[in-house]
Amino acid sequence: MNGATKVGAYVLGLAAVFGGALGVGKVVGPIGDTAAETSHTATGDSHGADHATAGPAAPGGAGEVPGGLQVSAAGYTLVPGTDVVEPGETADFRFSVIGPDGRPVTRFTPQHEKRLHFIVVRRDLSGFQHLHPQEKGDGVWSVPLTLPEAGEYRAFADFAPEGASGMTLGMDLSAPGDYRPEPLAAPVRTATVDGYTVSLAGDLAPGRTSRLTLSVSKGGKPVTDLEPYLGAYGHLVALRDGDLAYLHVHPDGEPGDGRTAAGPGITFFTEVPSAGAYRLFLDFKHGGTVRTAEFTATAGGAVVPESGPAATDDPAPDKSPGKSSDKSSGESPAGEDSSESPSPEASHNPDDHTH
Ligand SMILES: [Cu+2]
Repeated sequence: MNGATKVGAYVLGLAAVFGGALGVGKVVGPIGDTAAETSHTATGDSHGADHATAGPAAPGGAGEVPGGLQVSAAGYTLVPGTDVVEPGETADFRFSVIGPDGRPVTRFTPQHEKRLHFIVVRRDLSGFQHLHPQEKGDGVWSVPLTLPEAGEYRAFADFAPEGASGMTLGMDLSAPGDYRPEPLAAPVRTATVDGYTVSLAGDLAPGRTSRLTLSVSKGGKPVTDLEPYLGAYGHLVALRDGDLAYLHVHPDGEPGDGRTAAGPGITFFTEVPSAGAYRLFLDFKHGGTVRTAEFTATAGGAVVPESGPAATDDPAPDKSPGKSSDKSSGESPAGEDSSESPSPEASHNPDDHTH
């Protein structure tokens, strides 16, 4: 009838083709299709030396976009079958990566022994999961996914299409229901998981590479027989507080290279793009089990934001009447004391990094 209707019909037609090609229910247009051509050539294979983050600029350059912030970059788009998952239920979660030609990508260059790594975390940085979906054919990836509690989640696909640079695309997932965000833990040097203690040495520095060493011990004894997991003794993912920018972190050395010990220390080189607070997730394998140790670390003198709700006119926090009864994990009073609870075995003073 009029122009708008025509455009609408055209978009619908495109969507039908697109959705049909995908075999998934979600309808998404070819985002950034034209821009993709140019940026794709610009970032192409010739660059090769580094695992570039998704985005047109080299690490450290002006205008650099860290990985994970975009659902579409350099011509590649992440398309989920659904973006809603009921909390507490295991879903067969499916998605595809659509390439610059508008078709699902089926050829990937393995990185760390996998063609695609899938990271899921709630937006408050809790509930980290590192999963490895299977490709079911035609570029459709499938993974059993449980979002344990309600909230807004971020999912990251970390992959390298054959002939292109490695990239990380991110998408939002929702688990409907009441959601009470957990405050970001204060920076500490020691984390415990399943009877293991992991201590962190080194500091993040905005805009330049810093060396981090994470040392694993159990029962007070250094662990010197870490097991290779995905070709390394540890895998480290760093997410920026505030926007969940996803950072590639490269381990220094690998099992069997003649110089890399199987613990207790695992060394990484990482460059964070800005001052700020980051949550670090270390996956390591010992005794046949993969565990994740988590840390908050800051760069550039950043301070972890206050964990409580924003101030209101009522200055008396003690008599807040609406406290929910489901706070089973115990109240941690805001302020200095909260940093003590997560690390009873701390060998470093958790106050080292406060002023
Ligand atoms: Cu992985």
